[in-house]
Formats: sequence, structure tokens, C-alpha cells
Amino acid sequence: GHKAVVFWFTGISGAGKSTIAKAMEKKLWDEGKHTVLLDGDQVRHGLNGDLGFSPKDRTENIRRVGELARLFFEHGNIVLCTFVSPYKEDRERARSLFPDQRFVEVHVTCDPETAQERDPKGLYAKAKKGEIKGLTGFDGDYEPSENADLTLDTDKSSVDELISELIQKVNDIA
Ligand code: GGZ
Repeated sequence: GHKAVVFWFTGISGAGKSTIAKAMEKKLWDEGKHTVLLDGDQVRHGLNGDLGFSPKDRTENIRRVGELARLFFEHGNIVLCTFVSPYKEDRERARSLFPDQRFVEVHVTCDPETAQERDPKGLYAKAKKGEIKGLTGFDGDYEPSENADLTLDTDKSSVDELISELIQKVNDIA
């Protein structure tokens, strides 16, 4: 067996949070581990479909998702959460729901220009045309933590390299 743990992936749109978490989940499955992946895009279509992207709604989004992560954590899972979660205080509140060392904050970074070039969902293009406002990584704030447990730079390292780093961390603590 393994211990429950939460990996909380945070960073601007297009940094690579979902790509990394999906690859990590697959690797953990292959090792027979119990995982749950909570992704901003999916959660916002269903459970949190009533929320937008104002600061207040983002805070509520993260509050609910933190509670959801706790339910899965309490059932012994390795929980992977991928949310922009741009506000430090919201991430700290999520962290406070878990025992020490069981919440791993993973800041996924890249040059904002890289994210804008990747633009997997065409959101930066929309932001440039003024069709959406407050896009994190364009005209929306992101507050980095000084105390992220891991910082993964997707400009400098491949997904495979970053996955190895994450799996190492799982094996150290879970
Ligand atoms: C940020 C936005 C916005 C704005 C739509 N700002 O790259 P994506 O598409 O797949 O991930 C983003 C997702 C962000 O949802 P989160 O729940 O992770 O956000 S938060 O933690 O801030 O509550 C993006 C899309 O929704 N999206 N408009 N203005 N991301």
C-alpha cells in the first residue's frame, strides 16, 4: 500500500499543469497506486459550473476543491489537483486541511511567452483580442509562493524528466 498525499499543481494557464499531472497519474496507475485527478477545466464544467473567474469566484473554486481533495485524501488516495489557484492565501488555506508533509505544492512555471505560444485552448488569442479578461498569465495576477515544495520549469525540462522527479517525491513520502 501507500499513504495518502495531495499534489497541488499551480501556475498560469498553459504552463503545463494538466499535461504533467495526467502523465504522472498514468505512471502511478501502472504502479498500482490509487489516484484521483481533479482538473480545473473538468470541475468547472460540472461541480463548480456556477463559478466564473472573478477573484471571489476563484477563491470559492479553490475552497471547494480543497474540501473535495480532502475527501479523497481521507480515503487513502494520491490526489492530483491542477488549478491555476493564483492566490497564495487560497493555496495556504487548502494546505491547512492536510497534515504536515502530506500536501505538496508544485509550482509549474514557464516563460509567459512560452505559454502564449503554446496556447492549447486559444485562450491567449482571445485575451489579446479582448474577448476574455483576467486571463492568468496575460492580464490576470499570479502570486507565486516562496515556499512551493517543488518548482517545475517546463521550458527547461521535458515532461519525462519532471515526472521522474515527481515519482521520486511520491516514493519518498507515500
Ligand atoms: C484563467 C481561465 C480564464 C481566465 C478561462 N483565467 O488553461 P486552461 O483554461 O485549461 O485552464 C484554465 C482554467 C482555469 O480554471 P481554474 O479552476 O484552474 O482557475 S482558478 O484556479 O483560478 O480558479 C483556462 C480556463 O479555465 N480559463 N478563463 N480568465 N483561466
